[in-house]
Amino acid sequence: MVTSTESRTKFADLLTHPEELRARVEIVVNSMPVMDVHTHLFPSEFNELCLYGIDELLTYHYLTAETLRSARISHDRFWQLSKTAQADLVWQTLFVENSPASEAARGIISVLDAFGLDTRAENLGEAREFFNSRRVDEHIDRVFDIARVSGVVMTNDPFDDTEAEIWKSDVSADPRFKSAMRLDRLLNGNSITGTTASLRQTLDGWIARMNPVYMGVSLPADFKFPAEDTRDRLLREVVLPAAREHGLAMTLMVGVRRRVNPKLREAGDGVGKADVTAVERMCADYPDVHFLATFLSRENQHELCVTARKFNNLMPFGCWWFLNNPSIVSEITRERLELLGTSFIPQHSDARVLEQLIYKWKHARKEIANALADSYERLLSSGRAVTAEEITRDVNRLFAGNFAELVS
Ligand code: RAT
Ligand code: ZN
Repeated sequence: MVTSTESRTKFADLLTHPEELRARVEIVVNSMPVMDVHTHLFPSEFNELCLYGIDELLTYHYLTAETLRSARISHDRFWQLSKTAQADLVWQTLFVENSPASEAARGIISVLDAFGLDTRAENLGEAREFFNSRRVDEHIDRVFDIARVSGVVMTNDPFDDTEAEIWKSDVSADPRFKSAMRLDRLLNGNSITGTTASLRQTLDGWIARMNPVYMGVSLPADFKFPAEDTRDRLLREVVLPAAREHGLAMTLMVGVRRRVNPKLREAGDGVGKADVTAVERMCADYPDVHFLATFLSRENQHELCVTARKFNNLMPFGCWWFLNNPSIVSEITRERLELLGTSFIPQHSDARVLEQLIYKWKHARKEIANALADSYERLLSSGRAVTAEEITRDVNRLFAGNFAELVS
């Protein structure tokens, strides 16, 4: 029985005014700590793999591709330049000679602004001096704080020699950096060979060493499952049984076309529309494995939502790479809310350079807050108001809870 005092209190908690509702959603979304489920960041214990500062930010592959569209320099000549000279050229081209209108370029502006640096500077002198003066561990704390990121999942490649050496030294890393075992070299190439049993042993060894929160792979646009190929065999005989036995989720990032233009090096990958039924089959064949999935093509997003409705072992996540633009994040987040309620992970940063956390989350939070506010407003006009506590519960689920449940 609800007493009249209780029901009065409850009624008082309801956000029945659209502006008040929207303001509350913004506060909750902007302040909620987020678990970033896919990055390429490393803690300082990983030495030169831990990237930060203006030169790394400006030579991000999203920006080098954009620079080579506007600067009058050949690809070969660009790659011959030192990192600082490349960064100078990126700044000159995208920020001095042009307005930084693209999402990746605006990201730099958000980062400079967060540290009170001149966003219209003629050169990088001030920014270099600032970042060089930072002590790395304090800087990591500060960036996590500004971005309100509680933890990040790394991308750990056991088949990369530099990284493997660090793991073998029994590194004890900052606990905010969670490991994820990346299996591209095993599943997408033919460089890692061995019998099924020996490969399984290798995986088990690395799982014991890295203690990953999941295993992951990026897959081409023409990925098929089932298929008559080596990848299918490795998935069925090595990787998926390991996922099942270790209780590890499997992350699938589908739709990349690697090295469409090799002259762009790391920036040379493209996108292709993939076949979502491959993931559908995997979810059906392995009901006891949890899958996180993100697709690179905008055209695959609706099918991914429908597949997630059919398989509760499938968790859509993030607006990946070429989709990480405000207009598309907005569209995808709205589509997911309409089809899945709050049972998805709206975004990951894919940050490679520490300070990218600041802009990627700032920009994503804005689109997520708008999409959520519109959805609560529609609920209100249908006859149900929400409370501030309910908004907090929902945002916590989107930003941390859904992932925590998958990896617990
Ligand atoms: O978004 C990126 O930075 C890409 O280069 C890829 O790293 C992609 O996110 C991946 O994980 O394969
Ligand atoms: Zn990535």
